[in-house]
Amino acid sequence: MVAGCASLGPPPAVENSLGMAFVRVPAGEFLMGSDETPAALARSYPQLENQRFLDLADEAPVHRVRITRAFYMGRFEVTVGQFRRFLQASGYVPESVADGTGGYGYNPAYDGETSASGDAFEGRDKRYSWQNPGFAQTDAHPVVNVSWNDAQALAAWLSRTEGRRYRLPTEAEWEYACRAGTRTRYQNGDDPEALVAVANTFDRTSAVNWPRWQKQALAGSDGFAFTAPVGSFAPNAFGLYDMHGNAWEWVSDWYAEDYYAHSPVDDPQGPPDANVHVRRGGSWHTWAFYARSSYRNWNTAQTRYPLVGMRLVLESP
Ligand SMILES: [Ca+2]
Ligand SMILES: [Ca+2]
Repeated sequence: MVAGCASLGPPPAVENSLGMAFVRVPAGEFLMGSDETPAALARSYPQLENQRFLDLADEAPVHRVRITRAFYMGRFEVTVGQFRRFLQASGYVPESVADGTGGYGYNPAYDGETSASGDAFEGRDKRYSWQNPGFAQTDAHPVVNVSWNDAQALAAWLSRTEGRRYRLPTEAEWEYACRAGTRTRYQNGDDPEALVAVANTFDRTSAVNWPRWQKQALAGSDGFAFTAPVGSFAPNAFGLYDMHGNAWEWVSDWYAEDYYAHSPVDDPQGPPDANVHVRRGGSWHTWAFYARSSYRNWNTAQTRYPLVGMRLVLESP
């Protein structure tokens, strides 16, 4: 296929040595962030307390961002099978194993409300890791319980062995890729209930396991109580799957609440230094409100959790 003739077929894709497919995301401009008012959000998410709408200052101001170079982005989240092949080929030991503290996991007998840590999931515990988040996964599911440092190790190993540059997306690249030309809350519009058509989030199926949060669940069903095989839902206009939901995705940026007020227009890279890294997109356990294209969350580089995975970028030659 001839480069630049995307209209003649699907966007050019490449596959790498671990079987990851990447699609070309063109250079372009977009409006990053959200300036929706608390009143507008309250109308669409009536089950949420008002304070949650006031806590979104970091999504503003909406600002113009230019992505000056095309890049390739993982069509899917990194899968369990791909991560296993990486470990086997590289000898890398994931952080949850290397530091001896394990990960977190789903245990139906565990009650976060009465636990000392207050976490929603049991851990850290050696019994949990990328291999075991406490629920069944096949090789086609997104790998979770992986840290930002694990993602860096995967990207560095791929770069070294294949002789081309892999990395996590920047936060701006991620939102640009997620929006794929839209300005709405989700790739398919503003209606949270429509999300079940394109994403695995906290729906009626998941709520069975968390009766306390029943009212936060989407009324409809996406069919998955835990992670779904990657690509189970419709892609966005760039041909990317599961940008909303399934697993949160680490991005390269450090997090700063006020970053959008002074970030550069061209290819913002995030603040030079901070304590936590950004993750994006929400997960199988995430309420629709927090799976919006503009929503920002963060954790330390060592964090591993059953909700958090990754997706890589391959730089254009
Ligand atoms: Ca679900
Ligand atoms: Ca995702």
